[in-house]
Amino acid sequence: VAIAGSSQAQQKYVPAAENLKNRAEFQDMKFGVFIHWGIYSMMADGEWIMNNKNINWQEYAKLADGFYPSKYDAEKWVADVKAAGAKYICITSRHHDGFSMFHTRQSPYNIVDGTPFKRDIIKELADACHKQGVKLHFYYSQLDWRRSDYFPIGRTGRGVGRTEQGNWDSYHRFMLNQLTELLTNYGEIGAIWFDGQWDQPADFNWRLREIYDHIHSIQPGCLVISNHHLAPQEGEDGQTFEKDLPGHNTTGFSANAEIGQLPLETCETMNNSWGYNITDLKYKSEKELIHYLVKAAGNNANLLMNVGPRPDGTFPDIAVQRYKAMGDWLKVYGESIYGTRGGLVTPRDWGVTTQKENRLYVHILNCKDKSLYLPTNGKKVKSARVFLDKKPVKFTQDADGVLLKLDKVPDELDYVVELELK
Ligand code: FHN
Repeated sequence: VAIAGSSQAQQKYVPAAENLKNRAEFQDMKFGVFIHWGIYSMMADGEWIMNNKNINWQEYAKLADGFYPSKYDAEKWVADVKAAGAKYICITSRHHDGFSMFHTRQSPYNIVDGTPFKRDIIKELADACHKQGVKLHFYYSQLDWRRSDYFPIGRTGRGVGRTEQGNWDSYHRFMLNQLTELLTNYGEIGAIWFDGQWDQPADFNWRLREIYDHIHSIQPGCLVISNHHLAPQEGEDGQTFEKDLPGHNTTGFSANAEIGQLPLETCETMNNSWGYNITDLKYKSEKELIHYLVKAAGNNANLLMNVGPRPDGTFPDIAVQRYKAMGDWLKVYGESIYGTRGGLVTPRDWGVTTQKENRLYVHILNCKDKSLYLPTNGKKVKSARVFLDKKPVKFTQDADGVLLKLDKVPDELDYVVELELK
């Protein structure tokens, strides 16, 4: 394993001014759509099928010969994303199976040179995003189940017929070259979202600083976000939590993920699969999805909610409906979500607060009582009203907080009370 880059790892990363601006904008956006799409979608059993079924890499590659997503319409995808109220898309440019969904010159195993479709779907998506004002992020897998230079073979991808040798320098160069392409051929990119470090032992040298510096040298404003389930590392610009709100660890991914100072995101999928899975119809309800979005905002994080498009290039109908429901809710309540940060009152059993300057939005998600005490750390409240109809809400205050006296026991999906702080 090469150790180049270890001296760089000691150097402090100083983000460029445009990077800091993009971090703030990223936090303001609050909601993004995650898209897992690849040739695996044809098998309709999730994006891990190559590994899970131990499919030989040469056999798996033949899937590409049949990939022809005849209904793919990037403009429609972006329109659906906008209807969801989401402000950015993060799409798999290359997942663990090693197939590039963009036109790379680094390997013919890509959407243009390797399929009868021959269209660069990422280019079409980038054009539609730029046209419709949606930010584009690229998911990029650091592990690869197919390339012979990805060596040592990691925890996964052992049953696909790879040889027991390789060349990390070559693989590292391949990644840098692909990142150059992603950051020069598709306009302004909001973030590179890495995944896969967990494939190698914790002390493995991924030469991350070289990779991160390379990204910032091409687009200084581009955020580096990595799904490594650890504390943030030097050179990163955001921290993501898989299937958990920051600081929670219900799924086991985030056991070592201390919350740092960087912008936060949580990613989740609408059913239980990331890539298209024909038998997985366990979609989260509208209420669950909206609660997750609100809780993410209250935990000072964005929500990145995934869809796995079908092999024909369309989003599953249920996903479109659910996104639309989120968008309809956001049309009414967006002011209490977009542009906010986690509020003064930290997350509670009854819900969360979000905040924009002196305005505190109290999101009551689950409360069986007409009165609700908010510990405000001594901060005084000037006025309180119901967000929806602006009716005043009665309240009293003591040294530590404020007691809201609601007109009724809240039974809405999210009963929002708006406080003006002194
Ligand atoms: O293995 C991947 C998985 O396929 C998916 O991409 C998720 C998304 O966060 N990340 C990895 C699992 O941690």
